[in-house]
Amino acid sequence: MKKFIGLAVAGALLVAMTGCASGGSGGDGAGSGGDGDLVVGFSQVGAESGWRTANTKDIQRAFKDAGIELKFSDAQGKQENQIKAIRSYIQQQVDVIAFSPVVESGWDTVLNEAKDAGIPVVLTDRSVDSKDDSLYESFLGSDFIAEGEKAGEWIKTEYADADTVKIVELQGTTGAAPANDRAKGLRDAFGDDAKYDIIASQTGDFTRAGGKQVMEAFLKSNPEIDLVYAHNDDMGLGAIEAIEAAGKTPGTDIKIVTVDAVHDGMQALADGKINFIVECSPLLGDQLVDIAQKVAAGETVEKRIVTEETTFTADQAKEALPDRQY
Ligand code: GYE
Repeated sequence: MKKFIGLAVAGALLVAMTGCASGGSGGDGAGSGGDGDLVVGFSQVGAESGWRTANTKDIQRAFKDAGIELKFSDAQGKQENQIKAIRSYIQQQVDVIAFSPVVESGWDTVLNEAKDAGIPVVLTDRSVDSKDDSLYESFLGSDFIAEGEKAGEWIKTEYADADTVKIVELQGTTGAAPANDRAKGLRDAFGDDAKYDIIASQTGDFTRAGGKQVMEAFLKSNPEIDLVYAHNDDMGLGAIEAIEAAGKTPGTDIKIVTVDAVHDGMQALADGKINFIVECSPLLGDQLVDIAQKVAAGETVEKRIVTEETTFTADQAKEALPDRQY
């Protein structure tokens, strides 16, 4: 009994000396060392798309491989659920909080709470529009404006000889960084050239069902559509169903450009139903582990880490498909 009390006192002293047992920016300084002590809380957007599923799998795999405990929560597309999850991670005094914000705005309060608790925050995949960039250590993810521009550049080349191009746009989740930026990138590429006419634009919420439903409505109210620009593959795949149901041939009667390059999108590209895909990689797990380890150890990391990505035509999709991981 005496021995047990002695141990408990020694343990309490150790905790007092090092600040706190598992929380705080001191990371795994609580004693036994190694990543076995590190606890990371991650709040995911949801499971809206093939991209998201691949992203979740990769993150869970990477933390497992690194032997780091990952507390994972799915916000089911709702910002309020993410805020709740972040608050719960603060309460649990995790070492690092990482999250992929559903929308860009409205984060300052909860991020200040994390900052006050001394818990470093890493943004993954999507960013926030906070003016105060001391609220997070790093933002790891794609350049969504560049993705929109790449789509626009392909359209410009493809329609170089046309007089006018009638475009409908299936936007991602309203207020989400990739929806805002992919819309902007496309328009940036077109500049003030009136030839590129975006005749309709609406959110399909990054889902296949949403893309299909919105495309059905677009087809009813617009007899002439040259091209669909979908902010992700899933909405493009939904649009294919709507176009086929309307008796038209996707990829020929109406061309389709999407973003992501997940397996089903690449297959549709190889099959000629989608015409061009701008890649957005969901494989962020290993980089996120690396950043989490560094910030937990109090090291500074790059404020912005951009994922490297490419684009695919049908031939390139055929070549890439056999080795595609997702
Ligand atoms: O493109 C889309 C997903 O934030 C980059 O979210 C991500 C986007 C991705 O639902 O498919």
